[in-house]
Amino acid sequence: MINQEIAHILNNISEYLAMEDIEFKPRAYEKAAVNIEALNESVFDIYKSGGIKALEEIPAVGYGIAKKIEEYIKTGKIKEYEQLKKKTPVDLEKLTSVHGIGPKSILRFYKELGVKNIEDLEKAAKDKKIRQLEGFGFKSEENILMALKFFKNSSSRFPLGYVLYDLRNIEQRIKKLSGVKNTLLSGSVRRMKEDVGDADMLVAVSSKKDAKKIMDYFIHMSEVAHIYNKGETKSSVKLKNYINFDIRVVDENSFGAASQYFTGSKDHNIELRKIAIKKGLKLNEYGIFQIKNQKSKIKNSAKAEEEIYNKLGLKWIEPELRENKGEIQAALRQAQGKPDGLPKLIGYNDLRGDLQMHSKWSDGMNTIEEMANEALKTGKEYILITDHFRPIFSNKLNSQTVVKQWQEIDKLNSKFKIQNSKFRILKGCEVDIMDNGELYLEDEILKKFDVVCASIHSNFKMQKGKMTERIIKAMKNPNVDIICHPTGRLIGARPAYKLDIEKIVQTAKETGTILEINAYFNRLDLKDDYIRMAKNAGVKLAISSDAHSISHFQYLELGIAQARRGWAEKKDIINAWPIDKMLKTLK
Ligand code: DGT
Ligand code: CA
Ligand code: CA
Ligand code: ZN
Repeated sequence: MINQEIAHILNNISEYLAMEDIEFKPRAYEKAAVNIEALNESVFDIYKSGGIKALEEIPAVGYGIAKKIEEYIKTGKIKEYEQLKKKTPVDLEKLTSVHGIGPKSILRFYKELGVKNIEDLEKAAKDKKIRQLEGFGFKSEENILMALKFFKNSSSRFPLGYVLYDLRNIEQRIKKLSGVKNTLLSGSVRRMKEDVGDADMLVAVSSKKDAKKIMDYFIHMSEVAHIYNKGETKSSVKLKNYINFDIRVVDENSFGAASQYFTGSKDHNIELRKIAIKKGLKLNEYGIFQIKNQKSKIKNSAKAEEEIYNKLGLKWIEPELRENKGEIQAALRQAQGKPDGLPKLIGYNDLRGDLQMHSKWSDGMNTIEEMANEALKTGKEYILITDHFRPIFSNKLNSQTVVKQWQEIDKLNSKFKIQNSKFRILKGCEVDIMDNGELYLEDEILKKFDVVCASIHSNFKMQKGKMTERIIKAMKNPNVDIICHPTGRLIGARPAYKLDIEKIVQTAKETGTILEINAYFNRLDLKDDYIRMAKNAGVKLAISSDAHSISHFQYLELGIAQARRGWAEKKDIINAWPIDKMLKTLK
């Protein structure tokens, strides 16, 4: 008990110090807290038996922190902590557990907006106060409101991009623990589903002793908010970002079989098991076995997933396809050398350019140059700047001032040329489709952009027929190249508008309009089934980040995953092509 109390205070001191931008010290407090929480013996007993010296034996506890522990044992308080609390009287605990909010933001919200607790924070976000702070934008506001929703309703599913990076971070740390032979984020996370119910991880070990150490580490991680249960092979916790996280430790010899089993989906696995039974085989999380005279006799223990699929007479299937939507039949055809096998999915490194992003000219957080440099750093060959023109998104950009933006782009492009770089910034816009299907900018101006993207940002609740006509009219405009986030849904927040998607896909085909796969983590629009529908109709697609800051380029991965879940190949995605071929394909 006392260990937890002290760890708790040390963690809070660490957060307070981090607010003030103090280096190293916050980390030292945090490390000490982790180690104190993991102790088997109470610090009170340690202190009683050996004083300060004994406390200093605890890993990451130095003299300074040992003195604080002594102070707590003697007085029930730590003075430094009391002073910090007085100086910044905020509900630190709750505020830091809102995903994406760190100590520095909390200090600024307190100083600049008077935010002391969750209720204040929600009010500030709803009153559009956050976006007015230097360094924050409307996206930050949107993220805060979304995080607060999870705070209140933890039973919902989570957008993949909301949890993926935290999960990978944990996985990387577990990978480094001694005795760990392999790790895998399995379940819907491995399938890169757009939303996930809970997270699942497998860890391969060669001895039971190692398993115990891993479980100890897992339940004591600083990300853990609640422990549901701790077992020898399976433990479950809730993380501070609200997602439940299951870990399973398996013997390294059955890692392949376990990977296959715990990746799912359940429907995919059920189909596989039917095939196994027909072949007189038994498939479970330990391997694939021969059944003879109803008595199972182990003939092999699958090490690799591929072996399992092959034993069933199938080609290995990419996790993103494992939804029992025809992938098993395709894998069978492929293994038998027949046509119509598995798709050759677009790869995670296949994008050459990015066709939607915003700069400071509208509601983005970075300059065009900053966006370009970041894209270049991540290996892109071109980007399209697609700032908004409507006054609610931009107070700078209109049909006159856009000439200045173009000059800025020309200047940057000549700079790239001088540096002998082939990198190019294309001139574009994300023009609004008005209620009647007309566009916010006149054709005279639209003609002058390299690429025109059009999308809906208003009046989402139109009748199905009218909404479909609205978009079709925009697609018929010869200047419109791409329809962005075509269905308008926000994962977990707003349903798609009522739309005849078949008609949209058909018109895209007829008019040569590209449909976007918006990669922003709570959009992922088009969704997988619609991507597949578009691909089958021969419609071309673009995967775009819709970045409003340089940190958003990371979401392109989620857009690629979505494309893969929709069976898309390189030939379906125009920004996986060289720039000249891409431009020639546009209207
Ligand atoms: P989620 O968490 O709702 O986003 O979806 P999953 O697919 O991650 O499902 P989860 O976490 O319940 O289980 C992870 C995987 O474990 C699942 O994809 C397949 C496997 N699995 C779990 N329970 C069963 C089961 O009862 N039968 C079968 N065949 N497989 C299961
Ligand atoms: Ca899961
Ligand atoms: Ca699970
Ligand atoms: Zn948009």
